[in-house]
Order: sequence, then structure tokens, then C-alpha cells
Amino acid sequence: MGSLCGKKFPKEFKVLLLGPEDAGKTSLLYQIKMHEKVVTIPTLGFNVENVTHKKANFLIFDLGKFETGSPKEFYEGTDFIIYVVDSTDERKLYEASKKLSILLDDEELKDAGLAIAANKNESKNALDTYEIIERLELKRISRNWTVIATTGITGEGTKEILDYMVEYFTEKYLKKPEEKDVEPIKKKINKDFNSQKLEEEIKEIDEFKIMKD
Ligand SMILES: Nc1nc2c(ncn2[C@@H]2O[C@H](COP(=O)(O)OP(=O)(O)OP(=O)(O)O)[C@@H](O)[C@H]2O)c(=O)[nH]1
Ligand SMILES: [Mg+2]
Repeated sequence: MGSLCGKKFPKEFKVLLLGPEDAGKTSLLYQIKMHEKVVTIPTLGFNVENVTHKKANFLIFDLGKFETGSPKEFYEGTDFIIYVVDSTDERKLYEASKKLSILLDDEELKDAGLAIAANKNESKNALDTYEIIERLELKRISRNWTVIATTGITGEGTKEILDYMVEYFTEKYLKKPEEKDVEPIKKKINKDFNSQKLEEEIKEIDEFKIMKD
């Protein structure tokens, strides 16, 4: 990390909080922003907050229901998607999986990073992370992803989401290929269930290192 000292992120990152109704998007937004549980009502339109974490600036949009217009109007220039699901609602997870796959096929979102917030994790009915991966068919997704268990009531998991985004943007914008830290990424695969794509990238980096040696 030493060589990254003093390097600045090139811009403010646009982040979308998306996911089925009632999953806890607004609760998570205000846990991220204020570390507080707010009383929410179903969001009509959107909420937006800016958040700084480890010198990275994020503009986070929480997209609700639109009576006119569409959340798609917000997709342009998106750097990262936090896809929030209710880990206790098995029926909605099936629907969430279909919606996620449509979202990821959208041309405007093709370069965006992805974290799944498995929310309402404190509930005794919550599915565990492995089950969320299965239900959302995440192994079929051809971009990097992570699943982080969250709780909109206490804010558990929100720091991990911010840390993951900083790590993702550091890899994407601040590190040269030869500076990439292979070991920590490998550990993260075990810990956070990152995707096959990341494993392939690591293989490429390993091959690059062998060629260099
Ligand atoms: N048990 C539990 N309830 C939660 C959690 N997060 C949010 N809730 C509750 O779930 C309900 C919906 O939360 P919101 O944050 O409004 O959800 P949303 O995704 O923004 O909903 P829409 O704006 O309607 O799409 C509220 O009653 C919240 O208090 C959580 O982690 N655990
Ligand atoms: Mg809302």
C-alpha cells in the first residue's frame, strides 16, 4: 500500500442503492450517512447523500418507486451498485435475482462494481450468505461481486460495504498491475465469496509475475 500514499481518487463515485421494495435501502443509506436508525416510509422518488470514507467521496442515491419517470434515469455514470435484499424473504429473493440480472445487463451499468447487502441479517429467519449466493445465482455473474450481511437497525455491515468500495476503487484507479496485492485479494475470496472472475484475474496476475520472474 506504501506506493499509494498521496494518490488521490480521480472523482466522486456515483453509487446506487437498488433492490426490491422494503428491503431496507433507505435504512442502510442513513446508517451509512449518520449511523442512526431512521423511521422510514416507502420511498417515492429518491434520497441522496454524500459520504466520505478513507478519502473516497461517494454520492449515494437510494432509488425508490417512481410514479412518473424511472430509476433508469439515474443509471448513467454509475460507478457502483449496492444491491439490497431482504434475507428473510425467500419469495422476494427469487424476484430479486431476476431483477438483478436485468440490471446487470443494462448497458449504462456494465462497468459498475457490485456489492450485495444481505439485509435484515439480525433476524432469526435470515438466510445465511451461502444461501443468498445460491438464491441470487451470483456464481453466474461475470463481474466481481461480494456479499455483505447487513442490518439496517444497527448499521452492522455498513462499514464493510464502504471498506469494500474503497478497496474496489483503489484496485481500479490507483494501482498499477504490478502493484496489485495478490495475497489480500485471495484472502477476500475466501472471506467474502468473491466471484470466479476475480479468481481468473488473480491467475492472470500470477502468470504475469511468473513471466516477470
Ligand atoms: N428487522 C429488520 N428490519 C429492517 C432492517 N432494515 C430495515 N428494516 C425495516 O424494513 C422496513 C423497510 O425499510 P426501508 O429502509 O424503508 O426499505 P426500502 O428498501 O427503502 O423500502 P422502499 O423505499 O419502499 O423501497 C422498515 O420497517 C424498516 O424499519 C433490518 O436490517 N432488520
Ligand atoms: Mg426507501
